Amino acid sequence: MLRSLNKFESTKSIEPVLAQNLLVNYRDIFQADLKEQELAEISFLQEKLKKQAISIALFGMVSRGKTSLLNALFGKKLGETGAINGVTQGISTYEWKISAKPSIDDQENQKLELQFIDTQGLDEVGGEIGGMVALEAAKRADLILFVIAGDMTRLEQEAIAQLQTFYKPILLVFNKADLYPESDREAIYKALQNEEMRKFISPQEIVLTVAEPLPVKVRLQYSDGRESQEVWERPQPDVQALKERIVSLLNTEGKALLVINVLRALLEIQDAVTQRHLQKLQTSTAIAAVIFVSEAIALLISPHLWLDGLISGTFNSLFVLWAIGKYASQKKYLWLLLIVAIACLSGGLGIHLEAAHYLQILWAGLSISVLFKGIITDINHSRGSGKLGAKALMAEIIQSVPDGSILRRFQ
Ligand SMILES: Nc1nc2c(ncn2[C@@H]2O[C@H](COP(=O)(O)OP(=O)(O)OP(=O)(O)O)[C@@H](O)[C@H]2O)c(=O)[nH]1
Ligand SMILES: [Mg+2]
Repeated sequence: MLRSLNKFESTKSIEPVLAQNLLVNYRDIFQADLKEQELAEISFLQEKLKKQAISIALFGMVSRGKTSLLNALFGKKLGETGAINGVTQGISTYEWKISAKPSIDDQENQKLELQFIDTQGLDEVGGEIGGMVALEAAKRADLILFVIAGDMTRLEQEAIAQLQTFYKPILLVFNKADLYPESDREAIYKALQNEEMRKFISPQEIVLTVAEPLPVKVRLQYSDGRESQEVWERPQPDVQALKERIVSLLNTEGKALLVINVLRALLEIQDAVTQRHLQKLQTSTAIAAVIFVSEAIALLISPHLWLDGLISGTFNSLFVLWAIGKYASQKKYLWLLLIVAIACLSGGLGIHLEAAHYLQILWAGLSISVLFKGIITDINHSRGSGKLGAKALMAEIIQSVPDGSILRRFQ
């Protein structure tokens, strides 16, 4: 199908390398903050960039011909099709590995991996847009083929609007075009280009197909004088326009789509980590406030110096340990615990009351500074983590794609 995919390059080849570096740097700096599943996602993204694996997902309501389209594109039967709703359940992935010459000045042929994802109808569950499985697959896809079979229903429009929130480029595939006479087909095609629809889809992103045409009656005439007879024959599918559109899209924007989606996934992870940092910051502030109020009360009400030493010493030690546990970068301040111990001991033993108080004040100041240093280190980490880098690279890629490109929509 995609033999003509031979100049898979408009994005400078430096961009995948930069994206790869951003991923590696981020993982290295934030190893401790990342959950297992996020680390796995980063490895997956690295692999995706390395293999240049582009995912194309087919979406639409039940029975619009998603699986039929895949069969026609691949030229063989990959999945079952049928008139009853909900033939495809869950999602299935079909891989296509091809050789693509990256650019004229590049000597080596690159392997390009296309992944087609067939999904269950979005309205499969109870007539609502309940195809959560399908929507999850949409998040992973680099390009979406949204399949309709005539005028768009309200549910279809809602689904497209929802898919738009993932910032994925969409090709609208108007399948089963054979069911309409030429004039109706034109009218539907025009309606698909109305103002409301243009918010989501440009006219050049609409493609007409006939994936599995209805059988037609043909009359067989025999030259040997036998009586002619009528038989049912299924005409050839017509998905040429879609093939060409996919190929031209991948040729001009394939690499950009890939890098943009990897960066978007990285930004999602970075946002989650930043959220956790902010939560940590809130908890830190709340705990610091509780500790200091408790300590002040203890100092005011404690009848004995040793009791004051015990209470504040315990609180102080716990606080330092907790702050250091929360902010691993602050481990070097463990010596603060020594000051707490000396302060408590000298106060508790009545060795030098005044010195004990000064030490406790010094401790309080230092431990707050440790906590805030930890917070600032975390925030700087976030900043230096490539979040800005990822955003800047995405903006640069979108700027560099040709005018009229599907990616320009996300400027
Ligand atoms: N006339 C006509 N029928 C088509 C065309 N494409 C698919 N069909 C028929 O539409 C029905 C549904 O096709 P499928 O490919 O199973 O549709 P689907 O979107 O995968 O459906 P689900 O898996 O149930 O969501 C089948 O009976 C196909 O033969 C087409 O271009 N023209
Ligand atoms: Mg199907």
